[in-house]
Amino acid sequence: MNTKGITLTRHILLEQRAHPSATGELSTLLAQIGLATKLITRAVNRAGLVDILGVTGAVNVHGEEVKRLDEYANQTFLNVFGHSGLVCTLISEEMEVPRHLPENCSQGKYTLFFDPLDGSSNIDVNGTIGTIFSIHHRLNGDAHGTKQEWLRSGSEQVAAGYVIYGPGTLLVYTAGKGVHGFTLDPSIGEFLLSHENIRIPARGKTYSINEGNYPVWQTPTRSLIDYLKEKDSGTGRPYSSRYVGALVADFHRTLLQGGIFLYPGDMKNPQGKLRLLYEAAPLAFVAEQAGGRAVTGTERIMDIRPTELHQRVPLLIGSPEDVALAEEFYTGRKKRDRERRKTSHRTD
Ligand code: P6P
Repeated sequence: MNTKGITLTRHILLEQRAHPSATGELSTLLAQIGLATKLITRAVNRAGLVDILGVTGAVNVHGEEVKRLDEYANQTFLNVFGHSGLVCTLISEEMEVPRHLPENCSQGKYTLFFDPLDGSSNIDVNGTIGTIFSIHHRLNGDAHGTKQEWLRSGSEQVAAGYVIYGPGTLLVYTAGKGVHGFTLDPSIGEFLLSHENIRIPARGKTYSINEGNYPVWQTPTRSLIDYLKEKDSGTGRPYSSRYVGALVADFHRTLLQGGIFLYPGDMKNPQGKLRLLYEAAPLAFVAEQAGGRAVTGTERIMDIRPTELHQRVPLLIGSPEDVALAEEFYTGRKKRDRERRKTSHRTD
């Protein structure tokens, strides 16, 4: 298929034809996410020129200061999806409780989870930031509008993805049939297919983690990172370190080039920093659809059913071989193997 000039909307409609039962609402919802993120792109690209940088003075539910662009991005989603008829409930990192859009609930079939602007700390220094989204079917009957509707496992997602605001704006999504990337052409205001059927390399050469947390790392994390730094050309080590400090940027590099991103639990924050519903789970869906893996260290991210809306989880995500290696450290298999080898050397 000639993929030249395929817009996001046309690609979604082509994908939709593969699902005869599809009603087009998901296609329209994804196209609306495209609209919201075009508006955010415009604000991000002009941030230095208009009075939109800096903080609002507010603190969000996580105790983090809210940047003015965070608030703008969140409000953009509220504006785009209000009266859209598509989404009955919006759940955002920037909102303590779900936002119901009653005008949509008669026909809105979906619940939208999103981190409107991830990586805020990079905004004021012109760094790469992003938006992450996750789409679930809304529940009907008594379950509608209850915690049961919001506390969903990643495996129930209908679609998920992210938009990365870097040198270019790129939207990457999956609806369960592979992962596809679209680059925004600002001259026509369209997302055009640029990365069809993204597959993550089986293994990479980089690890991505905040090394400043080393003093509070738990033993498996220290042992894994020390292992990746050891020289052993037979196993492709040492790995290089790459860390932007914005999840979307670090994940996107890992998705395209391979390797592993980690935000593990540590002795200060056993559940780590990243949130399950609108950060870890959507990226886990993308990673798995591209042939990668996403775990807490001992559990598949997509299997976790949250008990709290803004629940955090440890996240290890990336190439299947690199994540499998990491799991050996968190499940203790690697430690036992290395001890066995030491013992066998001593008795040799
Ligand atoms: P740290 C950004 O604030 C964020 O939520 C993610 O985008 C990013 O991966 C992480 O926090 C960075 O956290 O502790 O390394 O600054």
